[in-house]
Amino acid sequence: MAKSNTKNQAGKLNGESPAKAPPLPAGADLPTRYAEEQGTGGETHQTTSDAALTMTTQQGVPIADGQNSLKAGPRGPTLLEDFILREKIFHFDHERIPERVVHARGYGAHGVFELTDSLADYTRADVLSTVGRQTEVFVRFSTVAGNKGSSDLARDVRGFAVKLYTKEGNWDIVGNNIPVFFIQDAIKFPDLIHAVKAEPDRGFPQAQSAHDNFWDFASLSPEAWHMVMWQMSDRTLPRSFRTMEGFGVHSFRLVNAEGKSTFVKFHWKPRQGLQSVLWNEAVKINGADPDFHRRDLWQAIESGDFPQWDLGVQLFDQETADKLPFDHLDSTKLIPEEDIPVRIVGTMTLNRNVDNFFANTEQVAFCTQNVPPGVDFSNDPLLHGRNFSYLDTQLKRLGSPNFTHLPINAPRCPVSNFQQDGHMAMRNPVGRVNYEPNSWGDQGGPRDNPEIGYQSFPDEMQGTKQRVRSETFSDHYSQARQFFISQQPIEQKHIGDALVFELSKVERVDIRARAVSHLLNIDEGLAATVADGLGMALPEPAKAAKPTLDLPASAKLSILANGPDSFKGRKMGILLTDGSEAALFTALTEALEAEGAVWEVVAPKIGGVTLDDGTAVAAKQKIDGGPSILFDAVAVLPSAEGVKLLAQDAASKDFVSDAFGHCKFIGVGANAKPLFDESRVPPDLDEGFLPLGKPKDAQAFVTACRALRFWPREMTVDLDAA
Ligand code: HDE
Repeated sequence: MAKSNTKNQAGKLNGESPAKAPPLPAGADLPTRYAEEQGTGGETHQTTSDAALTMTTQQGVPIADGQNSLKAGPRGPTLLEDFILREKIFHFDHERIPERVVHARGYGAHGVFELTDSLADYTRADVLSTVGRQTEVFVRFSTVAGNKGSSDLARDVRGFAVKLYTKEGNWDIVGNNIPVFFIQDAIKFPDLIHAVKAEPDRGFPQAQSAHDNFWDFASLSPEAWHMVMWQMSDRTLPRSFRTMEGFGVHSFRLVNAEGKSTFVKFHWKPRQGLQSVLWNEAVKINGADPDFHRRDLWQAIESGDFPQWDLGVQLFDQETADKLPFDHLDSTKLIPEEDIPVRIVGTMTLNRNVDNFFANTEQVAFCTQNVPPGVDFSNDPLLHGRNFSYLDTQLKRLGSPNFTHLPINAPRCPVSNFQQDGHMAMRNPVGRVNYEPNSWGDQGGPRDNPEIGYQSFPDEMQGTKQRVRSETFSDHYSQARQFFISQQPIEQKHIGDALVFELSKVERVDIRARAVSHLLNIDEGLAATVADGLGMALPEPAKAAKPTLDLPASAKLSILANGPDSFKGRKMGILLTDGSEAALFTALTEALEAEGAVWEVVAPKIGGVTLDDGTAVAAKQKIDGGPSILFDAVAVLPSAEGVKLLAQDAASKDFVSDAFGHCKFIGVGANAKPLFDESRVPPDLDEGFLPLGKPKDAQAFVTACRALRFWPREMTVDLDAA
């Protein structure tokens, strides 16, 4: 491999005479910025060496002056002859590829999946059979509705797509952070997406469902209302990609060596616990840091705090499926964990950030049809539509059927077939034979192999050709109700608030009323709250195909019941000024580090502060760039002198009042009271304020923060709760 390095030549300013590149020794290899072996590991990073890099054209011609185009005289016209200029502009003009039609905004990371419990009894897939087997993965998290440049904290479903590079081919589990979907048949997908995305005449609103078209569609689609309940819950406002569950949604099949089939649903359970932010917080985070989620994931991996998810499976046979009160082929239904427990079979660890966002996160192409031998499909009609759509969409987006040659998509096992040519073919077979059968013996190329090859499960098929929706798909409200009653009161309140917010953005009164008519079939109390919040009379309940069943609550459906039990991996904002107490600051940061938490100093100037013992501490954030919404909890530790300035500063007052309004734990330093008073949040209002007057208080404060939020406060700070 040719040597290359990470250094760039210093750019030259206009008007400067170009620095002369040293002449190349005859026959010497030019160092390159690109790893040659891009076929493994999706790596695109430069290798290092001390050799200076010479900039070249795409054809490898060394460039003497990259700062000035070729002109007829210093003030004359630019010459068409300038192939260096033309090639550079040409390439730039073609840098963009179409963004994904859905899930355009996403962020990914590399990692590994390790199997801890063998499913060999159920599947012949090697990745699920050999305990200890480590399989390379790439994961892409995403929002659905917004464009590539939208913000991370939109109220939206999150994509959770995992590519496992198994020894038997790539396996893509293209899931979401919600276990059900809005529709039951793929033919409705374009309508759903048209309705939720920006309205076509005006091109807005961006990245949100709070508009007439979405609620018009949803209110005319009773099957959507289970998912609508999830969408209106805090599931769509995750604190981090690291604190979300992932779900394969559909039933798949596992097929073992004897050809026996078992249905399976896939779950990814975050070891970090579940956690979300509040709507008011999300709105502000979008302004303060639109990249909040990607930055969070990148920083966690960069610091060595590798996020982990356990892979769980719900396994069931046809007999069990027949006894379920719902049709498991209907993607608007889930199987409560109380009914079929989730068996944990392995762990996924994300341990390597992308080093080229485009080559990894943008070019990765997930396809639900990518399954290894031993994994098969159920008859879920949504899944069948997806199996067509994903391959098709990659052709549009990546421009060639050879997208599988791209490093991030290339299997890590041998690939051998007679497919050839096409745009940008990079994996080109050699030899005379490109067909089968052939009689060229050893030189005849690959052959099919019934022993190890993919065998579709021989499911018996019979039916009348017709366009119908199965009658077994027609109970639309029972699981929506089950979800609602499984939430803790504060979570139920958030669902009500979200519905009121969204429907308040809907201009047509009849659409609002039709939406509320569905809520009456889910929970009358919720319907009444929302109608009241909208200032309207209760409508008649929507006509239901089936009466709502009273299903038991399922604790696994609540975020709060499945939260973390420590402050590990969370972030504390510490507000300091010159003269803040060094001993206290040290005690707090030590307690946080012992907890595995991270912290950032927020100060009046980015240069930092000088503590009372003369120590200089750099700030990570200037106050107006580091609002408290960026942190899970805050400590306010100014000096007696410093607090006077903070008490006059709008950003400092917001820091405190937002932390209060968002129910965060607040550590109150000995000198902090004037700032709280000016912010109209006296620091003795509730038990979410903890004294941080002395170093010995630090541990108690960090321990209190394990609860993440002081929820009782919400009932006192929200108009809708009054
Ligand atoms: Fe997708 N979906 N989807 N979807 N989906 C795409 O494929 C589609 C559905 C999901 O990070 C597209 O490569 C149809 C359910 C994720 O690259 C497209 C239907 C679930 C991602 C597509 C669905 C998902 C996509 C757009 C209904 C959860 C992002 C770009 C039949 C289980 C993957 C692309 C990534 C992306 C089609 C429904 C998850 C157009 C037709 C249900 C996570 O092919």
